[in-house]
Amino acid sequence: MAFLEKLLGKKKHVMITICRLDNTEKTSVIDYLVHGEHRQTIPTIGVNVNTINLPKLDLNI
Ligand SMILES: Nc1nc2c(ncn2[C@@H]2O[C@H](COP(=O)(O)OP(=O)(O)OP(=O)(O)O)[C@@H](O)[C@H]2O)c(=O)[nH]1
Ligand SMILES: [Mg+2]
Repeated sequence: MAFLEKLLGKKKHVMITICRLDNTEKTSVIDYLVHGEHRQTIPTIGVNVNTINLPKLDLNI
């Protein structure tokens, strides 16, 4: 297993916080990254947390 991790590189866990003004497509961009298509949004109350799992990367947005 250690050999495989060395060969492929360890899986990385990254957290990104997006801060912008209201109604400036934050949710739209995240939805597009997560689902691969544009979706109708409603104003976010509080915060959205999404995870994108890639072979070598877990991305928390
Ligand atoms: N013209 C235009 N409108 C867009 C685009 N992407 C999203 N919108 C619209 O912009 C509006 C706001 O999008 P959201 O993604 O909900 O914005 P938000 O920043 O998450 O908004 P809050 O959660 O209320 O802060 C929605 O009506 C979307 O349909 C774009 O590329 N062009
Ligand atoms: Mg939003």
